[in-house]
Amino acid sequence: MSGKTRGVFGRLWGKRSDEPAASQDAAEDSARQQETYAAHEQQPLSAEQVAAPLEETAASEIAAPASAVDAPIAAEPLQPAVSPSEPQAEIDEAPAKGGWFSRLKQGLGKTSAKLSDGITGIFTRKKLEAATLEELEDVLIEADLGVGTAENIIETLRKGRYEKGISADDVRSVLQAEVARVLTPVAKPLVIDATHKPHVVLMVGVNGTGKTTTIGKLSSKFRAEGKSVMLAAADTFRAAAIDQLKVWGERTGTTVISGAVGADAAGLVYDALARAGQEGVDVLLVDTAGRLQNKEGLMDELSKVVRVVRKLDDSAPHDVLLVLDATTGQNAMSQVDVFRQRAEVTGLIMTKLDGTARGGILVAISAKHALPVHAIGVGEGVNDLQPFDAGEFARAIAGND
Ligand SMILES: Nc1nc2c(ncn2[C@@H]2O[C@H](COP(=O)(O)OP(=O)(O)O)[C@@H](O)[C@H]2O)c(=O)[nH]1
Ligand SMILES: [Mg+2]
Repeated sequence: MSGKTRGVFGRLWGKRSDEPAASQDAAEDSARQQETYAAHEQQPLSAEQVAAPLEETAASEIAAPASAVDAPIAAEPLQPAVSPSEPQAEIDEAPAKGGWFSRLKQGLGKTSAKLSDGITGIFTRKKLEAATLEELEDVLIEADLGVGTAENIIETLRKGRYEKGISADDVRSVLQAEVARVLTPVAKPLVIDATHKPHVVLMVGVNGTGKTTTIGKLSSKFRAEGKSVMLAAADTFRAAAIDQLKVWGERTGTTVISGAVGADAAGLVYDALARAGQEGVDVLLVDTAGRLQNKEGLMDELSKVVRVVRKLDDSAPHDVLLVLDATTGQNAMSQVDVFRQRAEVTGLIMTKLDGTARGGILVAISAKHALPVHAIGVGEGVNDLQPFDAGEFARAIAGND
């Protein structure tokens, strides 16, 4: 355990540093949480939850009997912990065909095509003049790049010396440079500190953004690096969500700590962390429930998870990663606002950059929040999560080779 103080974390999550770190205390806390759970959360599953499009489990399976709420947390993992020296064959899959940049370019194709069409449309018919620049600014804003970035690009073009008139290629290179300027400072790898046993990563975000899938991808990546990984299925609201994490556990040869549907998330995470500590696990990835329509309950639950985790390790969680779905555009921006108000988000992962024309939102979010962007997802496959590279992203979004 590191000697780090709780600092900002403690204040934001409402935990005083003088509280005792005893497991009995955690058990009481857990009992209290069960009550809170009963008061606030133990409502029947909404039609939206039952009809969650992301899960393949039948609705009958999702509707758990009420007694399951009190069921103890499963003590047994699905599989024995796998020795880090024996990564699973699946993890050694060859990288996506055509290399990562072409994959990224393909993924951002819709975003860059939208920009490119707009740019080409304007500049093939006109020479640079004020009205042209205004049209261009609209194109940039419509691509979700953010007003500030759009203004900077227009300003650079306005000041530039384009004696022979400005071309679409000129615009693309200014666009690429400005996007790179915004993104370079935030592109930071997710660093696992080997002195933390385990290094605790909390995944947060609204439903459907890709938390569970990203945990699976990260688990695979860490396993391939020879790290031992444990997963905690703390999204206990739907059986399908727990099952989905178990599948990723199987695929990546990783122990999954799970409980019954409705089990107390904080208690489960406490147990997972205790066990990961005993086993000397390198990384504990914690899946959490995301429900924006129930903001207070969600944030309370997250706060409890953090409080309980700190009883065992006051430096944890070491990363709180907000997962954002690029296809939601401006909505992703407001999710950052909401989560940052209540949680100490330490970094971002943006998923579904494949097949969306709204990838520019990452630029707008970065310009406003300057949170580290660790990785991006461009597909559902295990290899479709990559460390975030600002230069490549800028090149791909500008449609340059
Ligand atoms: N195309 C695409 N789909 C993704 C990506 N990441 C996740 N998904 C899909 O998005 C859906 C929701 O993901 P899930 O991990 O269940 O979201 P959660 O509710 O936040 O845990 C699933 O169908 C995933 O396969 C991505 O980078 N690209
Ligand atoms: Mg999930």
